[in-house]
Amino acid sequence: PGPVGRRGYWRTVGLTESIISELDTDHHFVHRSTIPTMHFQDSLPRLPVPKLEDTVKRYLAAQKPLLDDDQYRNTERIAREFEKGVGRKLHRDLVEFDKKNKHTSYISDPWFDMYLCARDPVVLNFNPFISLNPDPKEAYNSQVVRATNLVVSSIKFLNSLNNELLRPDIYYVNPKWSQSRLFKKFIRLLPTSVSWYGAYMVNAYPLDMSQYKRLFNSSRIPKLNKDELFTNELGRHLLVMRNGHFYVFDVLDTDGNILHPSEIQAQLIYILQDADRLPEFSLCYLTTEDRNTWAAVRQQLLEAGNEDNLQKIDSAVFCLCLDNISPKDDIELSHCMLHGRGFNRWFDKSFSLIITSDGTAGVNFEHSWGDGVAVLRFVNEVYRNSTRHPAIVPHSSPAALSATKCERLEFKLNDSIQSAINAARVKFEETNEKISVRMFEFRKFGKEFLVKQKLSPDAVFQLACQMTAYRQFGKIISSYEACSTAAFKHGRTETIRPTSIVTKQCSHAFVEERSKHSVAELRNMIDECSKYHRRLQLEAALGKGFDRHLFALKHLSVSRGDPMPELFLDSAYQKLNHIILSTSTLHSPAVHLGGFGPVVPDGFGIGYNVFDTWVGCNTTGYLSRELQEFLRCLEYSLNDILDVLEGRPLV
Ligand code: BUJ
Repeated sequence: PGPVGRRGYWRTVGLTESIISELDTDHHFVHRSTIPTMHFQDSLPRLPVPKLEDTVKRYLAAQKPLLDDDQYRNTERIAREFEKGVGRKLHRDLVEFDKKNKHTSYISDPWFDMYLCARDPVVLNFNPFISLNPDPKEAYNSQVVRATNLVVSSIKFLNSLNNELLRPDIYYVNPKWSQSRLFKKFIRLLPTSVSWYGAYMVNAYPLDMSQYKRLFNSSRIPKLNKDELFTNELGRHLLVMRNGHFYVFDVLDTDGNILHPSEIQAQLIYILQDADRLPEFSLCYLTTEDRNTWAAVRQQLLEAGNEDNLQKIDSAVFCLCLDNISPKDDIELSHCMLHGRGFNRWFDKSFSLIITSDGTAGVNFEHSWGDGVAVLRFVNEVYRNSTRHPAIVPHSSPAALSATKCERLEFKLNDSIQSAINAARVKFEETNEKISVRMFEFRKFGKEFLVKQKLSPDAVFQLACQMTAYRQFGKIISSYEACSTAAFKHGRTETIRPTSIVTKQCSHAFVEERSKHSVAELRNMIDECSKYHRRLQLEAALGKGFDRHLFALKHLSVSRGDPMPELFLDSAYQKLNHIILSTSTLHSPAVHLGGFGPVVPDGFGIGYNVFDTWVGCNTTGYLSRELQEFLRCLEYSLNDILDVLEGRPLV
């Protein structure tokens, strides 16, 4: 047997070992890793279930800044009773369950359920986007050239993954030594049952790779009350959307060879010419619907004889959206990547690669199957590969077209389905009207300056947001920073709670007591916030937050039909989980922008990055004026922080 299909859930079609050795790596793979892709999977450490008393302690510490004394005393009482009573039993059962399920993590199933049971539309509420920098070679940014190159690189990524040639994700503390050949050869020889420990000995931390099995050929299927994830690794066709029309053509042959780039180019040109007008009813809008509504219409679609077409959509390697729009700035670009105009997307697909008329590329992804780490890795690899080893050049000629290879999907729509599409379109357009996107840039300092000041850049940005909210709303508001727990087997994310007693004191001092404190005192407060935030970050990355643990306990209680424990009914618990500031950060040379919608109607979605010399964020919200005001106050807060760091008193 070849390297393909060695694992049960892994792909069963692909290249055989003998073929691989004969091929030029560049034409079929993004790279050829010495260490097999899934080498560490068996020996990854397990996500710890925190001790219940630690969880309660952390929970109360996060509640403290949000509550007045009376409210806090009440919440503390409820939490202590939970710890001694019903919580203790739930925790014991959770630990027991976890011990019996060593192949996964305690959070994996509850987290899938959280996403799949949610009935809100995936667009805006869940699907984030990441957009790519342009190809540095100007002429490679025409729509067809970029699309062809990115499709080929994506399929190379898929081939690398399926043949265990994709480098495993590893967090290197000491990249020089652990990325050396010697290290890789040594690690490769270790049996998979101990390989993780070999990496750990040299301070390298392999990450969970389980999410990648749903990156390709996957779709979320709407079902009544709980959706399902579908993967058909046998799919070899690409789904291409243009002007609301669906096309499929094979991009791989049965041996896993990639269709010649000039043929892919020819198919895309054909599609651009063929889909010259919008269909009367675009099915795409249905994927923007509430999930139960969509589940019911999907059933009608199946009954009306569209099963084959839906199968083709669901099992396609991924979805390529060739958009008929050239965003004039980053705000338009964000709108386009985050929700688009609804008729040229299939939001249920694990991911869609979107290319606008001017060749700007981005990925919009469904979130239930995986997190930012896996999608960012994909984005990084395809950006790098498509810019360094482009499959076609701007003057490449497309192959002579055999149009039969490309199929346009025609759907059978009855009156009821047509009116469901219309209703979905109207709702989608109304929501789109309401969502605002705002960019923010602060050019006076960035990571380099903050590191010299011995401060955590992330902590400073989060502190600035806290001060901002305090200035704008006159109180502390519930905030969330996403943190990956991919260092553990089937880890997902943990929440960092950027609000704390120290950020509250510091915000209060900067907003309400500007002349009361000396610069040295204010500086000291910033230092304390930075230290505290660093600790929270580390704890979250090690699975030692409180959010996921409480979530799993609640999930267990609900799934058993127990009466809801008081802790989860406490209005303070609900307030803490009404996230006004939802934040997430990432950094990569491949990435131009990223973003996501707010998670509550009165909240903001804040994608940010502290770059070397500046700070940037891309924000979304339904309350447009408040969002604008938030960014005005954010600038104020960052200027205040700069004044103090440079020794100037606040004026
Ligand atoms: O927390 C979770 O479990 C997952 C989170 C959910 N939420 C988005 C609601 C926080 N998901 C993620 O964090 C993935 C988000 C992926 C997009 C991240 C965007 C970051 C943007 C960086 C670049 C901004 C630069 C702006 C320059 C003007």
